Amino acid sequence: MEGYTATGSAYVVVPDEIVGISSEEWLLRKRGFRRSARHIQITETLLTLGNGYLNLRGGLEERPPGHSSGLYISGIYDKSEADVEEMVRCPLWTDLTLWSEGEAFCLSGCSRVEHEQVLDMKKGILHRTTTYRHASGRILTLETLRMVMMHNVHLGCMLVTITPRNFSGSLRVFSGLDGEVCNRGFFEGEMLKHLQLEKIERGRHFMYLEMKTREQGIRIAEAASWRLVSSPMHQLKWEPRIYGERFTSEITIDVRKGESYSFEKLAVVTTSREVPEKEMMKDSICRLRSFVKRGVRAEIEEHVGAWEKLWKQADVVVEGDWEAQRAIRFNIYQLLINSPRTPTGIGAKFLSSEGYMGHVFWDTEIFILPFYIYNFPESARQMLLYRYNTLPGARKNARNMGYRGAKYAWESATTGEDVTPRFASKLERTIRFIYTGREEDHIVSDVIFGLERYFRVTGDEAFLFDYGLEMIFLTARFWASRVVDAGDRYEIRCVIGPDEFHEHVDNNAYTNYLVKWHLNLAVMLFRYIGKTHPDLLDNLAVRLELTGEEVDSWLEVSRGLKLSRDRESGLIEQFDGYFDLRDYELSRFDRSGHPVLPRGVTYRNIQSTQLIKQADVLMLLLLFPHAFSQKEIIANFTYYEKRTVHKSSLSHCIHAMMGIRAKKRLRAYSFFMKTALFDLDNLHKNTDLGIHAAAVGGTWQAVIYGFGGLSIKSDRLALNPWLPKKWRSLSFSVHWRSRAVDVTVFHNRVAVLIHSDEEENIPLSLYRKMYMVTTNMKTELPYCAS
Ligand code: IFM
Repeated sequence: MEGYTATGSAYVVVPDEIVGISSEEWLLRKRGFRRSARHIQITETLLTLGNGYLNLRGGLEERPPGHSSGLYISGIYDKSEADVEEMVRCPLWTDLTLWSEGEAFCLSGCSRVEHEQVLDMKKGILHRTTTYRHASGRILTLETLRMVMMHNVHLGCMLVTITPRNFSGSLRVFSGLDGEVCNRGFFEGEMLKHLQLEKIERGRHFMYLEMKTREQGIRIAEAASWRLVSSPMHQLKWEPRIYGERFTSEITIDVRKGESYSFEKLAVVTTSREVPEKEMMKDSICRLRSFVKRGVRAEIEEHVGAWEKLWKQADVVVEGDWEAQRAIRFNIYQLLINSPRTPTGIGAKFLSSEGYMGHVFWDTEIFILPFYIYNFPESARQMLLYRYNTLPGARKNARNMGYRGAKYAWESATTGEDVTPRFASKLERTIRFIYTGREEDHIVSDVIFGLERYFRVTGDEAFLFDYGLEMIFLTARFWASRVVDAGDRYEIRCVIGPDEFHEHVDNNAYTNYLVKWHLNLAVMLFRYIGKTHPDLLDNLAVRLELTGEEVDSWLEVSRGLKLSRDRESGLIEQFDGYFDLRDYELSRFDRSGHPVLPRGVTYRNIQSTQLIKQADVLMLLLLFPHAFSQKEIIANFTYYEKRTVHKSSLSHCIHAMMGIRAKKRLRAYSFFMKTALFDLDNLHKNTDLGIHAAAVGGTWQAVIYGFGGLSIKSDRLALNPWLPKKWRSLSFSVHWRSRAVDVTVFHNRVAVLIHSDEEENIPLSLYRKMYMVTTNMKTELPYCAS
């Protein structure tokens, strides 16, 4: 018969072979406790659990002062009194407090004998062990493990074991559902309430809380059961209590010194997007009942199995560099817990916190999407569907600015209408107007770049026909109305490129080149689909009122768009007049390796210098690897790297990849480690505000595109790998069309295995050589990365 098994002194409901901690390279350990709010919140961010539907920060159950525990559900935004819509902090089900003799056991109030939280990234489980010494001298050990289920995203559980070490007596154990949650707001000191209570109910075996967002009325339902599962013989008193928007279930138990007491909390979270409003309570209770009936063990087994499958696809193995390996796994873990299940965008901080208010930026298509395209194309499709669904908002953005077509928002949330805040407290604590929403228009083509990349890798024609063409044509129409006819050429004036230090600039090279490419793509597709699927094109053209003449005009704009490319030096000017600005090279670095601004330069006057915030021209060279010569790559890397302040988390990964291409390999490795450790090392001192999703996606790209050297060249797989000295090998798998491709790179050879339903010979280029690789057979090919 199934029972409770002992692990050390603790009793666990589920045996060790299922929930036992994985080997060290899969773990993120956080030992000790510091009282500072920032430190508490950094740990919460790093230990976040998730399943793509929701994320749960790794907060301590007793919620010490300074905590910022949070649960965020993908795509739930609300404005209310905020300046713009923001991602809503949802009710929590993971609270737990222990009281003895009128005093709580809390890490910030008790002295700590031992404390550790361990995130098991292989299984998506967060473990905690704390031994507290209470002011009264009482010592107690608390062990918890919690997870949000990967196989059934609405379920979560927390298993708790409490062991009084040196006392017997009455212990009060509280856990509930907490709807008293506020967002932290955009400006310091703000607290914004986005939810109001709809229903709070209790039954014999459950608690239920239903809240709704104040503006759109989206309902969030949480149901939970909380019970003592070990030692049923003990004296026990159970009292459910409701305080306003908070439910607390109190269990009072007479504990005996040295004995362990196990509790189990099972929780269900749904929203009115999946369940009709009227049925929410019934539905939640029903789900909770079947969870209880089936038992936590069966659900955890499935959860762990789901994780195993994910890692089988997404794991990247580096032999010889333990630190890099662990950091890569941490970044992939972040991508796995944010994999969209429905058409939703991914925010710049994933669902890990309220930084950037959960808004979706270009980070999504340019930095994050590639991981999903190559590993989980269905998730990539969902991300692109979000952009399709927000086309009406994008059309409104264009209209509001006096343009035609569709203009994707620089910051996007529910509808796709621009939600960039108007003011920000910027570097050096100045409050200033934010121009990115009006001027950082490259986002429009970034989205289309992501879409084209998706199509090229997956070959998903249905997506292109049903959604993609409309996105491409409407955004092309926007650009045709946005460009300025300057007589002998077309220009794009008053923009912000990726480098946000320079606003209101003309002809940003990155933007102009991308728009050239975008318009050209639109023309090419219009003509091609016109030949291959004339009915489809006719229907679309009627719906969009699109004519052949309009499309011809796009080609003219594409050909005539200005791009300053100096053939002799190879240098590309970032925007008109950039080379005339005051020139400085960065030569001083602080203790953490961050560049120090030259004397006289501040973030208020930096616009008048050539110093840039993040990769801009280099970004362009990276996106179009086959369009620029080696000479141009080296010239631009050498020039711009010395002038880049890396004040953005989007910068290091680009420098890592471009460094490899420019053969500045030591620099490249150092940039790579910065991006891979960006949050683990709190590089920009703001990990408390959430994970930097672009750095996470950029880490994956730096490994696969950079060290692995993977690209797709005219519909053919290409590999140009290079491994850092200490890496013995690098292994990864990607999906390409209907095939799965396993690659292992060594210093002088690659091993490739292309899985396919058919026996065929597939061309593959390795550096400048072309090979035919037979499917379903491991093939080893030599190379020399000169
Ligand atoms: O999209 C980025 C931008 O490039 C730099 N500032 C932060 C944004 C969100 O990550």
